[in-house]
Amino acid sequence: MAGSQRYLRYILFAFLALVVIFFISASSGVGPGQGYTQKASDLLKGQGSLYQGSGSNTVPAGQGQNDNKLDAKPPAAAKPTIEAEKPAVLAASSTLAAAAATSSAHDTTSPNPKQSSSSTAPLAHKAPGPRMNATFVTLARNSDVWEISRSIRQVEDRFNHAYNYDWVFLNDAEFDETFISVTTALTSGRTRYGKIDSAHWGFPDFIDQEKAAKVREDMHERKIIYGDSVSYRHMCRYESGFFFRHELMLEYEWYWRVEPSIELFCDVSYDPFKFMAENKKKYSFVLSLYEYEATIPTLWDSTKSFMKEHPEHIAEGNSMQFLSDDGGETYNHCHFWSNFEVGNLDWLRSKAYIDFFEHLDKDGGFFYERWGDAPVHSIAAGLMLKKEEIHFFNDIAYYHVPFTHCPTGEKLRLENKCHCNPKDNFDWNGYSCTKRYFEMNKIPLPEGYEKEQ
Ligand SMILES: Nc1nc2c(ncn2[C@@H]2O[C@H](COP(=O)(O)OP(=O)(O)O)[C@@H](O)[C@H]2O)c(=O)[nH]1
Ligand SMILES: *[C@@H]1O[C@H](CO)[C@@H](O)[C@H](O)[C@H]1NC(C)=O
Ligand SMILES: [Mg+2]
Repeated sequence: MAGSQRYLRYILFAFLALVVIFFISASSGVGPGQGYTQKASDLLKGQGSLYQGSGSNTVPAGQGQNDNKLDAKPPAAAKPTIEAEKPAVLAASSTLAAAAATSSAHDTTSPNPKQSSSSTAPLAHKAPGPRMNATFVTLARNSDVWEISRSIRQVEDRFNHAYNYDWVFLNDAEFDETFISVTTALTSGRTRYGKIDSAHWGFPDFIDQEKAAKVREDMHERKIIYGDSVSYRHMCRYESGFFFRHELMLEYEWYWRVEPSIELFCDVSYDPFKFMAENKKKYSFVLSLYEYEATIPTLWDSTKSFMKEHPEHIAEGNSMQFLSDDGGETYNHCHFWSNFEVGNLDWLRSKAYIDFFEHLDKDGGFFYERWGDAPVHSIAAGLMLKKEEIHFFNDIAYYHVPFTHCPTGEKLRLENKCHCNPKDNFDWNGYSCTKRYFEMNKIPLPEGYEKEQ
């Protein structure tokens, strides 16, 4: 009798385990990125009463404190920009001595030696040679801290631990202490924090607020993504016309834009900024696709009136062929996906680009429609740069929900220690515009592309 009860208990346990596994796997998302956002704590929340003690996560005072904490300065109210200070570098020997001298829970459970935050040890290799006048740039909210942390770690592991380029963070609000200390700890270069001038983040006075509000309501009803969002529009306008003019950005010639929750799948063991400069490139991309038409119905009309008004800004040998299938009459909606960009800031600050941005801005489409910075940057690059000045970084493997660029060709992927699945590569998908870029530039399609589409 006792034996069969035990069996019953085993069966009950096995059944419970299966139920838990089923729930976890059923609720992890379809896209490659969604699995990450699933939190076990959210799963448990609904069933909190079943898990005694799960409601209290507070750490008793004096315990669990991280004595490796950074002393990054909290935002100073009066100053628009902040520069976080790196903590003093600790020599390994003094760390060990300190560990031996005190005996706390930290020492017995966490023997991992303290690291200098100016190196991402054990990847402390430094690339030789001079650095470019360049920075990473991220626009983010305080609430983006953990998502941007994932991106930073990947950028550091795959590239920047060897180059230590600066990282500029921009925000329409003041960055908080957590954001500053966490991002400063993760980066190998200098970090700088800037507040956006309210004149660059808001409605210009020529915008009819009522008309703009009606559009948002209408787009909401039509379920257009971000259609009812005011802040998303400010963001798109800021990325289109202002980030490169922020006082911190004025100090640099090159930028690499990084968004929260991206992934880099391959080592980048050379300097893309230097590559851009040496090869006379001004703008670059890794993913291209067709824009959602409902967000930009009159963007091309505005572009055409700009071309008429400023023929002097239109480059000879441009990429019109990438943007239009009828010689410029209509837009085919192809654009470079601007959540990744390595580009030249002096070009964005040029009269040509500023004239273009101001022309679009006056037409009001950032608010009366929902123009994205991706088609704006892409059309500008496509018309005002020579086509050779736009670079496709095949060897920078990248993910931003929901698309992946995984380099075509196994040799390249193995050489660069890539961890992306080639089946996820979007380049040769029918919704990608990358093939057009290859055709326009008469670059032969990479070997084996047919097998990877
Ligand atoms: N400071 C700030 N950053 C924002 C805001 N909205 C978006 N961002 C940032 O702008 C970038 C694009 O926003 P995201 O939500 O990723 O848009 P998506 O990639 O088009 O879905 C990201 O770097 C965000 O962190 C905002 O209201 N304030
Ligand atoms: C970096 O570039 C900016 C913008 O072009 C320029 O003002 C600055 O002087 C440059 N700095 C260095 C060290 O070359
Ligand atoms: Mg994003």
